[in-house]
Amino acid sequence: MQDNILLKSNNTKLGATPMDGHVNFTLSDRLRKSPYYEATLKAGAKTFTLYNHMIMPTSYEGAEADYWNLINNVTMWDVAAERQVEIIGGDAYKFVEYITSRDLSKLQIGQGKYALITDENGGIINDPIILKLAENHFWLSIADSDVLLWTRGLVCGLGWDVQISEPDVSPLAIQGPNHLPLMIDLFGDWVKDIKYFFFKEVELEGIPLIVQKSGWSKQGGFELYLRDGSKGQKLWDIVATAGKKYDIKPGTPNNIERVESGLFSWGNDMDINSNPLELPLANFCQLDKEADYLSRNALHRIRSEGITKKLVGLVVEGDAFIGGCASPWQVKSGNKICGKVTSAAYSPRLKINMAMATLDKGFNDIDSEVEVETPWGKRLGKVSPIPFN
Ligand code: THG
Repeated sequence: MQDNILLKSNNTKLGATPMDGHVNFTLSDRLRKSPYYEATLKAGAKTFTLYNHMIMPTSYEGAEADYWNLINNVTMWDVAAERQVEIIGGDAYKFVEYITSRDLSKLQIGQGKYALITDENGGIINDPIILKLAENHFWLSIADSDVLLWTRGLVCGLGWDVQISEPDVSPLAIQGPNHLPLMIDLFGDWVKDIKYFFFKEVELEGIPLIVQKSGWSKQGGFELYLRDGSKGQKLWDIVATAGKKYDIKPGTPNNIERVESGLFSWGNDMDINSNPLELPLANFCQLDKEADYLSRNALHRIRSEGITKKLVGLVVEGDAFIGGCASPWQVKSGNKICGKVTSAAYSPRLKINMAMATLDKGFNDIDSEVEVETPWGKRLGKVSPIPFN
């Protein structure tokens, strides 16, 4: 906590504002560029984060203006940093079942499922969408952790017939309530009927794509998985040009919208020290599934012993938060530390301060009251259901 305050005041001396936690990065090859990188700069991307070792835009006009563009109309996002881990080979299906507690036995070719990748202790390694491209051919569309290294390491130990690599695939998301006419213009009427997380392999003006009904917002939309990075600028231009008619705006995964909608961010709201039972994601775990999986013993033990903390929503009193939660905020009850806030935003629609917090047993029941140490002082918080809207 103290370190972060020092860091913030140092940043202020360097010219950044103290609250938003922005810093300037020195660029080099390690900070990989997306195939849409130049396009996003030209479109006015203002802030960036690092995700899977790749630079990803996080705002254009500012978090709130970007939020309204997403809520009211349609936006296009460079989410190339949602990298794919490709799993192929005679044991690929067995292996994909092995790394998650989600039952994948009914996953169809052309379908995706959200799943938690867990380790031998039940700790969460990542929360990807798993896409089944063919029998024994999968992509893990990953959040920000080194799944390529984790899975390759596992296969070294297991000695199974599995080949794992990062293919040249870079998603571009189209999100917002008015996405459909644009999608129909681009791809045709079939997009109307496709179900959530299903996808189709298509070509658009010679650009190889996978088009999936998905995206990290609850405003509706698709993701175009570009399968040739050299065509990033061309794809961006095609979508931007077709989108003019609908007043499309450049956008990014939006912190305000995703907290409202209860979408969790790996590395913030969960990590290797959390387990799936602490998250409100029971539908995504089948601990008694038939297939063998690495974390079975650990998750069964945690289930029988009971969890000690839980991820919940908090509605926090007082003035509107400015920005999000750049480092965890302590949560207390009396003098006792009982958890931490890991994501936060003021909702301009709901007119409340929202937070996601991991709280100890005894403090996480709905309507419980706690004190939150925000950057603007101590505030009363009330445990509430997720999503907020
Ligand atoms: N799209 C793609 N890859 C991704 C993300 C994405 N990789 C990183 C990250 N996002 C992975 N995490 C999530 C988390 C939630 C969802 C998708 C990816 C999501 N969840 C819905 C929910 O929780 O309500 C729907 C889940 C369901 O009904 O199955 O969409 O966004 N390509």
